[in-house]
Amino acid sequence: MKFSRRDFLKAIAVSTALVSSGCSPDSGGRGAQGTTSQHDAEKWVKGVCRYCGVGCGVLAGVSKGKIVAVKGDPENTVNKGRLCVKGILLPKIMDTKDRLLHPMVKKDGQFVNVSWDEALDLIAVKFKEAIAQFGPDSVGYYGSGQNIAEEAYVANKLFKGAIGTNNIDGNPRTCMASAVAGYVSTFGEDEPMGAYADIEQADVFFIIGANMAEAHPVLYSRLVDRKNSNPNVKIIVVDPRRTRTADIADVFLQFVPGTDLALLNSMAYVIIEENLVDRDFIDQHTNFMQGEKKLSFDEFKTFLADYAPDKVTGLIDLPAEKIREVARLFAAKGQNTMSMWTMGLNQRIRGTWANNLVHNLHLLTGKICRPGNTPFSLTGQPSACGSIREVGALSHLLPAHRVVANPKHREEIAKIWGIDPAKMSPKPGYHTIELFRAAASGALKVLWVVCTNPGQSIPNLKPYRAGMEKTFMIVSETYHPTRTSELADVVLPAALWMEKEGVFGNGERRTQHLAKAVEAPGEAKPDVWALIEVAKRLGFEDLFPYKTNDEIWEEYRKCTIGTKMELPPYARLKKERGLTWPVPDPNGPDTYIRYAAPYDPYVKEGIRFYGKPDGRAVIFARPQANPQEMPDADYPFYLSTGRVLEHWHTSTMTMNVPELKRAMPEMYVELNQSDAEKIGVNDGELVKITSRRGECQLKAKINGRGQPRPGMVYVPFHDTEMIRMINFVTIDAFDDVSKQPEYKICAVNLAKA
Ligand SMILES: Nc1nc2c(c(=O)[nH]1)N[C@H]1C(S)=C(S)[C@@H](COP(=O)(O)OP(=O)(O)OC[C@H]3O[C@@H](n4cnc5c(=O)[nH]c(N)nc54)[C@H](O)[C@@H]3O)O[C@H]1N2
Ligand SMILES: Nc1nc2c(c(=O)[nH]1)N[C@H]1C(S)=C(S)[C@@H](COP(=O)(O)OP(=O)(O)OC[C@H]3O[C@@H](n4cnc5c(=O)[nH]c(N)nc54)[C@H](O)[C@@H]3O)O[C@H]1N2
Ligand code: SF4
Ligand SMILES: [Mo]
Repeated sequence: MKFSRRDFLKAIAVSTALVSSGCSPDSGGRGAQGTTSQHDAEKWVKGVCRYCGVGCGVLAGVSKGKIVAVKGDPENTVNKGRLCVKGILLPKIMDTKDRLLHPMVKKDGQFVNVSWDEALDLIAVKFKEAIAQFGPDSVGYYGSGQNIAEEAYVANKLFKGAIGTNNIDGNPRTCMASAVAGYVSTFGEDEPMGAYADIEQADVFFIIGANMAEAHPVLYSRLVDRKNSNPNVKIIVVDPRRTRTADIADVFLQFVPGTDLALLNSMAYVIIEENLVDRDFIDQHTNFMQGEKKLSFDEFKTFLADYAPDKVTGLIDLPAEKIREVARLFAAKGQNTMSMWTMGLNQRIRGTWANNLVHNLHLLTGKICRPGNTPFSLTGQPSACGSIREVGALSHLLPAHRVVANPKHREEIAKIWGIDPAKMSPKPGYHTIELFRAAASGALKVLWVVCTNPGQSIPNLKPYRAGMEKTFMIVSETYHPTRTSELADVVLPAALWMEKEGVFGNGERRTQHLAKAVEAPGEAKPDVWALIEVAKRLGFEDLFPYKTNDEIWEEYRKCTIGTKMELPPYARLKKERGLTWPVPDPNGPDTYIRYAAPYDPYVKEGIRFYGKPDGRAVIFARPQANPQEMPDADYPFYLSTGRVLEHWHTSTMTMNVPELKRAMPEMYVELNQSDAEKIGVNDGELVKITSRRGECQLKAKINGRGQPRPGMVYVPFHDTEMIRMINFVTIDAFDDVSKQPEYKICAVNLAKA
């Protein structure tokens, strides 16, 4: 093969992308070095990185009661010793000057330190008063995909079982809800069927609405390795913004924001028109549906007629031939195809449908349930899967993928919880936006926020921050002040990562244990302890008799038996480098691919989508739908929001790490050169961004690491300065199936500030 100049440039892009993703290219197997010399550590304790859903295994080096270094765990199959820059620098989040050391109560508008007893007694009184006067639905809980599973399990049991309200939701609603609804509607069961090991087996990667280089760096490094070791590998990246991830793409589609459904349908059209389908697979394993109505293959084909590449090329703003090219690459016979997506699809009012349409492409081509063939939704937080989707800590769920609306599910869980099933409400509680609306309207009297920072991270902040201020709000946090703790009535100091033991479940169904390595500073305590102490004060002591996390886990594990989502025993998790469920035999092997023999213990031969009564997955006819708010004369630009490599969400942790703060001290607005010229700003000058809901001022970044298409701007949501908090501008419209907000698109106006 001739090595062209284009190939040469691409090879450079690959290696610079790898370095810029914060992963050293040759760190595999050896472990990236921590903040101090490894020799300083007295012992190394096994854990998991507390940031993203990749779930890299870490070894924390402890000396004199402090974590002094972190290295990638070479024995962990997820990262094989690698870590990204945030993981390596984890020790620096521990002892910071804003660490919360004592419980605090707001008295006359001022926070004062109080004893744990005083804080907990006050919380119990407020809960009792609200429940007595307004009923159990006047209280609520907002949790996190960064909680350990034991915390989420106890919180779920306390609210849904003991108190009797389903008003318990969490930040995965803003993150993974559309992925959940997509998997459940298409396959009848949540969570991916594949695993990270598919990366090393795939030939074609279809990456849509995900910036892996910055948001899932170690998985991205596995992708880069795969490409480097096999020059035939093809990578397709679909994003309205040129990202670092796009640097390694063979085909980069910079299309119009919010036209994913049209693009995915158009690819399906080409796959059928050019007979790239796997007809046997379709006939044996799928049904076609439009809403509740069954369709024939021909009727589905007729539905797609509107999405012929020629008909959507204007809407999507891509040449018809490009659409054909990616459809052919996706469907190429004899090639393994893996799709990966994250918030570019999920954070949309049609996020669930977009997920369905990615599944469609795999089902039409039969590229599913075989090594390297899989629709793989990337997970954001370290335990969004383990602690929220699996524990069932959203307002419509119960443990092990059960739902509150199903009486049999309630009965099964009530039995394990030791409560009367009549105590459990069949009605889903408030989902995230409803929860904060109820706080704003006064319907919610008491709200407990644990391990999340909604005062900065929920959309359309202005009315909701007012609501948080009005409600009696308890905030369990590691730092103070945050944009949520400042609005609280009680602030509880939480033990941080590796100051408590617990379990995380990552994006590939891998359940992993983090050991406690050091003591928490001051009076900080694990969240689970505070939850149980409040439960006791509410008179539920009998339901929460646990002395160890082990006991909590083993009770939770009972909920998983017989659900095809069996989790392994705690004792095993402590020893092993994580196991991917189902693990039906507590001492037996884990599962690489679900729904397919010989991998899935529940399938004897071939493939069976057992989440559906007839064993068939659904290929859905879903039409293109616009975002809630389209650019118009008053607000002519698309605004999209998201992340950068160096920072984590509301940056409470990462702004405490000097190296990360220096690398990116404040957020900015990425603009296309042509738009910058239109509004007359130069790089670095202040831009005022206005929407129907609020405004922000950020410095312009032109030709930065991300380059939006003309007519679109992009802002990372990490900044804590009020004037730069982009969630004052974003829209709180949400997907009516998944209830996930549309952070990725709203309409704004821009002006030089
Ligand atoms: N460094 C870092 N890593 C993280 C996190 C972090 O805060 N910092 N957070 C973690 C969490 S919780 C999550 S959920 C993940 C998120 O991971 P990602 O979803 O990969 O990250 P985002 O930056 O939110 O958005 C991804 C891309 O969606 C694109 N996009 C915008 N609109 C559209 C559209 O209409 N269609 C398509 N196809 N794409 C669109 C944006 O241009 C952006 O490049 O990251 C995880 N990893
Ligand atoms: N504009 C815009 N907004 C978004 C998004 C977007 O793409 N654009 N993405 C959304 C998504 S996908 C997500 S996941 C959310 C994330 O949003 P949040 O969950 O609100 O953000 P984090 O900064 O992760 O908040 C976690 C908080 O927990 C604290 N903490 C850390 N460890 C512990 C612990 O062990 N116990 C306790 N009690 N506290 C702890 C941290 O200090 C931090 O304040 O943001 C959403 N908001
Ligand atoms: S890739 Fe994710 S899990 Fe791995 S070290 Fe980086 S932030 Fe942590
Ligand atoms: Mo997320």
